[in-house]
Amino acid sequence: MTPSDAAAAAPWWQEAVFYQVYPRSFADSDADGVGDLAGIRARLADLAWLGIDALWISPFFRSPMADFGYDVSDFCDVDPLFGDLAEFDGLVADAHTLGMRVVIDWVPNHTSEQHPWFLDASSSRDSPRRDWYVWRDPAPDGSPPNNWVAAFDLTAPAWTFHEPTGQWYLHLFESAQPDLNWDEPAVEAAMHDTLRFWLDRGVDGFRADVIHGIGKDPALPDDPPDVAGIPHCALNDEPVTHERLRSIRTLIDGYPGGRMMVGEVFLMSTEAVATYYGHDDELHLAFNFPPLFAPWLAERWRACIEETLAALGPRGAWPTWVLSNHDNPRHRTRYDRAAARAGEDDATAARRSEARARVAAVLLLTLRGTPFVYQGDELGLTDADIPADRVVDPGGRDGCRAPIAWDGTPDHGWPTAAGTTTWLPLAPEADTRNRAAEVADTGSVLHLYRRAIVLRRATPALSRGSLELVESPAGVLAYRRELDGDIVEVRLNFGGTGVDLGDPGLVDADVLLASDGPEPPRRFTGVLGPDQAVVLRR
Ligand code: TEU
Repeated sequence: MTPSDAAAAAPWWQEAVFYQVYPRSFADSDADGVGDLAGIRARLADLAWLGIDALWISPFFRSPMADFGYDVSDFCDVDPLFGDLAEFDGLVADAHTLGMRVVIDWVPNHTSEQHPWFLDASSSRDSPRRDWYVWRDPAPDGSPPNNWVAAFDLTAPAWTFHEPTGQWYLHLFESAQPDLNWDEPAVEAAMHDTLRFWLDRGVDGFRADVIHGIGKDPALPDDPPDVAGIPHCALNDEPVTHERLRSIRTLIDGYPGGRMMVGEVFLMSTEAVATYYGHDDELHLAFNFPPLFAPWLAERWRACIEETLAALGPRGAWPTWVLSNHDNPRHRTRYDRAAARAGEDDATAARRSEARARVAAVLLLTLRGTPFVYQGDELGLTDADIPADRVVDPGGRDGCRAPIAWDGTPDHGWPTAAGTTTWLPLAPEADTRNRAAEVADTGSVLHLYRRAIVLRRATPALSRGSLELVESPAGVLAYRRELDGDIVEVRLNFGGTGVDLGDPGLVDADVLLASDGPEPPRRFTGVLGPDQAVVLRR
């Protein structure tokens, strides 16, 4: 096998740049103020232009929307708010025509309280589906069966008392999201059927929501004092989950065309996340969130990279990298807020904020592993400030979910009928930071993403090569990517002053990409500018 054959043999999801679409806020086709599948479909060519290889689309299934779609009442249908199955089929067909894959969300840990399964299970203790959910008698004093707390409201138990049948049911999230009982074989079979339903329709894979939650200690023991009060969804890490993942893997790999699953393993340890790849027989990919929560410091990022490669490398597991998603403030906002807490004044913030976000983009797109770009990060967006009367999310995550501005028209591509408005206020700076304006400006953040993605695709050392951390001055993160003798050097300045790298070998190196583009100087001077990242070839 020649090296190029080896590269060609890599599964597509290792080389792909993924793009997360949060459908409520991406693009709207019917002027109801909520995005939809036809809206996404109309913008596929824009994503292809950006160089995206695969979309992950957050839930669009039938849902009462207590958690904006992560409370599913029918896993095998499209909510009318977003369109219908025919529209979805058209979206997949169009994406495939444009050379893009489509990965959809799968929410196996819980359903909506309106799901027919839960309506049935809660109808009586004798319901044949009673055991599809997790029911327990009250403690002797009538209190919940254990001390677990739910996500979003840490003062609330992860249990709701169901008056009519006199038992508590478990929910790691909202009470409107009862947890499925995967110890019940019929649940596992039914959830496998939901995977088959979408695989048969041609999806390329799944992003599995809180996948580590599908195994629970059947004794449901109290959380020990040192972790009591942490949402229990962050704690489940049970051996049985790995068995269940192996069955899921067999099912998915039984389909032709290289289908895949990327799992949300919301555990705060990279070591723990690594085990969910199994021995290449569980998840194809797993999200690893410690880097998402890492501060913007070169030394901390160096440690994250070291930990990730050390935990995954020996297993042959392929890393993923995420800087933003629909559950957390955008990276630009997180880094700005941290800088403000550390005393950064407004004038400095104005100068550094976008530059930092650009360095972060170069980081995301040059690491070893599959990058996931969250919609709007490619425009350099910050979170929206949501006025108190517009807050809608129980978890307070509205700021990163603000609708994307498409152009400079007064409604920015989101027309709504008189007297109505978009479901959340639009993302900030919509007059200038909209897609049309950034397409027209080759110096925009959007063009930086595009150039970085084009470079990644054209440079196997970046998409497939090894990563070696390199010694560097304080405040600079440095690494080398290499494949088949081709060496690409990445240097990222996390600080606001220029740094002489003190590496004569880099002086006059070819600049393949500079975060402050558009046209990189052809030769590197050896000095990194403030908040500047460069990709070099000696
Ligand atoms: O998130 C799981 C999860 O653990 C995070 O939501 C976390 O609890 C939260 O960000 C803390 O603020 C997934 C989805 O990504 C999220 O949108 C859903 O709300 C959740 O599962 C329930 O389905």
